[in-house]
Amino acid sequence: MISLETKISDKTFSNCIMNASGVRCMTLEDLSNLSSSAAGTWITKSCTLSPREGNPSPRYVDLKLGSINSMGLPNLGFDFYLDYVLEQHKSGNDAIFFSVAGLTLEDNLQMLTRIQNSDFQGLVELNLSCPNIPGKPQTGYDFERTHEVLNEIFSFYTKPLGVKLPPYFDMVHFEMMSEILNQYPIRFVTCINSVGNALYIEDESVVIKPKGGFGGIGGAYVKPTALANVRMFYKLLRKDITVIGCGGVETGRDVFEHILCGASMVQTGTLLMKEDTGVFSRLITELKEIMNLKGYKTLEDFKGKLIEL
Ligand code: IRO
Repeated sequence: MISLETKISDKTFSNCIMNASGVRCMTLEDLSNLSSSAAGTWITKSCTLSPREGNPSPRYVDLKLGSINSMGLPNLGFDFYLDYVLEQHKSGNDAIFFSVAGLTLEDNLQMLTRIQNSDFQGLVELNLSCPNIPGKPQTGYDFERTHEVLNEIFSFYTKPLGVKLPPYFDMVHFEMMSEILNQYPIRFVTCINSVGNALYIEDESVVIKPKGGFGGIGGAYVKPTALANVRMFYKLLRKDITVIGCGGVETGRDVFEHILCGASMVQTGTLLMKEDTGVFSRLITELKEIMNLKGYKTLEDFKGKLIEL
């Protein structure tokens, strides 16, 4: 028997595959579809205090090797998602992720205070890396600001919380961010968010409307960057901080590679958008096939054990 069981913080999940925040998780219908899929768990769309329409369309386009998006944080507002996760709690499900992406530090503090004071017992993924809000820099690229934000949050917040990071491309940046994160009781990091502010052209035109066509890239384009980020944070973070991999998952082999790099859970965004929630059972089957061929029974048999030459 092969098990894909995994743990993050104090939660156990029957398998290690879930959606990336933002993909098919905005409405109640989306969330119900995720809950009845084969995913090991699921996460809600990053939310803001008030509901948002997001950027003008077209704002998401599938590309041959991935996707480009500038959604602009469309969501039904904090109250909707808090009600949703509290309903889940009432029905006995606390192994769920709640994504929060306040437009200001004050908004994040307000949302986290309400979560702290609620019955919510799941995991918060604080999004420090949305690339698509005009005028709002990605917090994860501002190390001093990230430090300040975490300081404020952990002055009162005691429930399990992790952060969604942007991709980094320089060894010094991996080290600087790890040194900051290691100072706080963070339970997990999710890497990576989309590779921000890229430009895709067809014929003589951009393909999405917001920001002159600039948007975040996901899918096969970003897999090597995602794996590098998973690997570096797995090596540099405290051992009690779990890494969630996200980026470029199209097959069970891709999930396997994320876990080899050190991921304990693997998210899928672009693929889930393309193929809908049927992807989870396919990825599970394909991952189990690889484990079977290699004689691995659990994720622990190969997690982080990437061979270096
Ligand atoms: O535009 C979005 O809504 C969006 C977000 I909040 C994010 O974190 N990452 C992304 O690619 N798009």
